[in-house]
Amino acid sequence: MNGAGYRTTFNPDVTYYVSTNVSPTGLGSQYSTFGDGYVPYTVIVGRDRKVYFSMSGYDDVEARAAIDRAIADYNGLVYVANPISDKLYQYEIEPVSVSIVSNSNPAVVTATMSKANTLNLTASSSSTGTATIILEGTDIDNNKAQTEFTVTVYDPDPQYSSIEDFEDGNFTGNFVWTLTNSGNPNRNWTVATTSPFEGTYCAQTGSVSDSGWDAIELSVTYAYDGIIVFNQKTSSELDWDWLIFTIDGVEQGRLSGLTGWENEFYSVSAGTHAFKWTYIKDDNTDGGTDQAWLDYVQFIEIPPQANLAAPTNVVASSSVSNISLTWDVVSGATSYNIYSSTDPYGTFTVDNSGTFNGTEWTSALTETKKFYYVTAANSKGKSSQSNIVETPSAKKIKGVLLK
Ligand SMILES: [Ca+2]
Ligand SMILES: [Ca+2]
Ligand SMILES: [Ca+2]
Repeated sequence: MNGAGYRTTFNPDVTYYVSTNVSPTGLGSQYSTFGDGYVPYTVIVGRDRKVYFSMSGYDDVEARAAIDRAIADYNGLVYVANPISDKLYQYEIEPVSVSIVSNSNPAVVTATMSKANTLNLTASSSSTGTATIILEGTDIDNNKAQTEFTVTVYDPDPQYSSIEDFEDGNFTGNFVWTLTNSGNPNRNWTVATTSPFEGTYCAQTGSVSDSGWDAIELSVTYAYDGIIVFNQKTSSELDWDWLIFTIDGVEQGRLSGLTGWENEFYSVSAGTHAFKWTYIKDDNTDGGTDQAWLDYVQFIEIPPQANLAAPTNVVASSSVSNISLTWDVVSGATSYNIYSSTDPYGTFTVDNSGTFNGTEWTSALTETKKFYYVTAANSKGKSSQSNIVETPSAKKIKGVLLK
């Protein structure tokens, strides 16, 4: 993140609890569930989602695809001011009911299903971390399909976040804005004290003539993908005089009419971007006080949480008494986990029966065929799963035993 940023109350080591009476006035419900009114949590959905279960049949595929599609709708990133809620299945072919099989970390996120297969995810107000959630769809013939995805509740690190709150009363300093205007430069945006969203100051448009515009722009470099969050307000001719927000010249959203402070957020990819707010008017008529405002702009990068690749080249082998799994070293991993199940389409659980030796795991051979996958882990989390391997076939085991 370029620029040191300016923040007033952020402390990453403090757990922020629910506060429904946050100050300053205007934060309202936007932040009431999370943080102290200044520190938003974000939720990342789906980066490690993995479909690992499929029965035969068209309906299963449909259910699985619908679940994946619903998760993908969030573009991998959801701001916690908007809890996730989405219908998982359209009743286009056959009814499928979706249920939650498991949630590995309910302290971080609660998951519920409401009517019509609507998945609701709500992030914790006090805990960060990752939860793995498994959903199961069942059709009218009792075919089942499951999907697994992860939700990470993330508390932005000040190292990767900065805030422009205009509280230094100028458009220079930590953030150097570019101001442009269709006419008289004296009518540029100003730092004003008119009912700010936060603190004492906010940015406010100048006096703009009919057919004119007034723009404020900032270039920010993101080292990682992230989000931009800001608060805007207009008092303008509804649907004719607009405050338009663009990233790199591409419109992201617009606002007009007599509004209160509205909270907006957008995904931002890694790299340098031009964030621009333009108040632009048509050729006649004013509305309200003919102005627009901006305050409390947050630039938040979200670094990779674990940044681990799934283990590859997983091979199962057996001797008379043991089964061994081997795999290739995963860069950045400090440990590995083995998951097993007797049903390749069933629920896999952590298998603590064996011992690790680097990237080899050995356990006593049992008569029951088992299926395995491996994940890599470090202090920030774990990778997605490897391919599934199985106990070498019974015939081979029997052959070995007869020797
Ligand atoms: Ca402010
Ligand atoms: Ca400044
Ligand atoms: Ca107008």
